[in-house]
Amino acid sequence: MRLTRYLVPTLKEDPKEAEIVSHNYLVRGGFIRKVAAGIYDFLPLGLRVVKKIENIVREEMDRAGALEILMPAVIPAELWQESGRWDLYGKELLRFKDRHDRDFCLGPTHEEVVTDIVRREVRSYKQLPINLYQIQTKFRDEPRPRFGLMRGREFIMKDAYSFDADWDGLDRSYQAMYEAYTRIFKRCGLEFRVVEADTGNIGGTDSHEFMVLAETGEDRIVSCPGCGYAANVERADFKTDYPLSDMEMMPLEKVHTPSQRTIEEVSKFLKTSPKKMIKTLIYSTDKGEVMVLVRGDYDVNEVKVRNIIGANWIELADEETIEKITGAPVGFAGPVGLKFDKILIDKSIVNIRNGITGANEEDYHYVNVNPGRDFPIIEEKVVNIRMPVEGDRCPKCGTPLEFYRGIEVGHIFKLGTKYSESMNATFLDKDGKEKLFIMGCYGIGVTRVASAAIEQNHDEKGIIWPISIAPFEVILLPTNWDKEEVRSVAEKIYGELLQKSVEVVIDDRGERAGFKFKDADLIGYPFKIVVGEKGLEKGIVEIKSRKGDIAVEVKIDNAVEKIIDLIDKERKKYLPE
Ligand code: 9G3
Repeated sequence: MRLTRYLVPTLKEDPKEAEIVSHNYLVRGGFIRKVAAGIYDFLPLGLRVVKKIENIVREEMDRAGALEILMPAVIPAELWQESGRWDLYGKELLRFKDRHDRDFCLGPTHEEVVTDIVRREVRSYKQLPINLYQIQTKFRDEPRPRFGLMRGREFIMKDAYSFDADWDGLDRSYQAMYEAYTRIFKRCGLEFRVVEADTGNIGGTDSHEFMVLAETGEDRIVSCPGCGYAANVERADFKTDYPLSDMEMMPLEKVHTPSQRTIEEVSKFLKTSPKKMIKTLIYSTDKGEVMVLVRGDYDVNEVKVRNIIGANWIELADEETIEKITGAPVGFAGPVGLKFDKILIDKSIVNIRNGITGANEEDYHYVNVNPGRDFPIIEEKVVNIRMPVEGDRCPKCGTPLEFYRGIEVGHIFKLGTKYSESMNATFLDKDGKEKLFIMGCYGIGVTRVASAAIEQNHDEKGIIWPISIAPFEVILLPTNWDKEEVRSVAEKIYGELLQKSVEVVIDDRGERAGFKFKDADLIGYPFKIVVGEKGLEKGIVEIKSRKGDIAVEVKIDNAVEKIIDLIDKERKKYLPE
């Protein structure tokens, strides 16, 4: 490709809205452009990266025996009503009507559509197992689209759905996807961890996330250096001790705490530590309000709370609800003297001695609060519902857990019969009996992989693409296009590389060398071949890797052979054994 004939609108300035490096470089490098919040154009370079990732995904899905299909982006409401999800989702599901006033949504995921295909087309156990996948544009109306391709509203997903005759079959289908995903992310040049994950409200049993390790990741994961246990913090189990204090129980006392609402404010005001405080939170859910008690220095794990009460959604209650329940404004809630049935008590507060909590009265707190004495500790309401912190230990082997941030690029689920049951999707087994399909579903955020790869592979100059997903493998960089000799050597090498099917661009623009280098480094081509006047006097060109580990001078006539060799070596690094 000739840059004069290409569309690569690079930018000097950082885009204002870019909060993370991948967003910044994708825009500055001319890969993407914003059309609306969370909605992007893919310009030629960006589309090449997406296609590279898609092809790796496709090859590995095919290798695993999955069959590619393409389902519609526009889904009739009836299918989602059958599964019960039409009413479950709020504004994140983009709904609209056609000219006949019929309801539709833009597909955020395709469990219903694929289950409908299989219940119509697959009749016999002899046709199982089957795994259908697609690579398709999805839409989710995120409340806060950010970070470019990382959290867009419109994005490309590879979604796969397996159908088995029994649970052992599901285990095998799941394992095959686990292995395919491992190969895919290796080939994309990503450093990742597989972690146990929450199944969310999509139901089902087992679930794993594929997490790309990056500081800017929105997910937090724990992993055990001792035994390899790894989990999303939302799902993580852990061991911890809450030693019993031998401090004597003092008499309960109500104290004046004017305008002191937060844990920080109150603990400072009363000259004590957040560890002494019993944080009392009230959540609203689709199963009603629930009160959660946790030690002041910990955060509540809302996912676990939601799972325990079997709710689909959970959010902190609004001021009005809190006032209704506690009789006091926000910031003064506490369990003492409060009659509330739906309560969950984190283990961290049971052993608190002479603690502090809200008095359910404006500007007042209780001190010398003793759980069990001043409010009931009901055994079955005591659970582990806080987020793990540094110092917590592995649930399996007791080693202190390590904490990382990650970007979720893949997620696999054992769904079971959630959709086959609600949509009555059955096949005939060996004995001619009708049975429900046992399902699994498996997703990869294709466009998110591109962002994640940049978060992990960049420097202050720009992107350093893993060669497997780079838009081009090499850029020919003639330093002075006006010089006939430079031009003709560059053109000759360019022609030969094209002949050999090397993915090459030639920077045939009449720009200064420095400008061309800046662009090339920003865009992140794995290799450059620099053709300059000085080199030509010696009969050489220079080959440089973007990673910085290779900078060699080669004779003009050896340039093609050398670069092909280097590219081959680089490609092999990303191939799984
Ligand atoms: C919705 C909306 C957002 C959603 C969903 C449904 C997430 C939803 C979970 C999944 C699970 C899997 C296919 C492949 C693998 C993972 N956000 N999820 O179901 F209506 Cl608006 O999508 N789906």
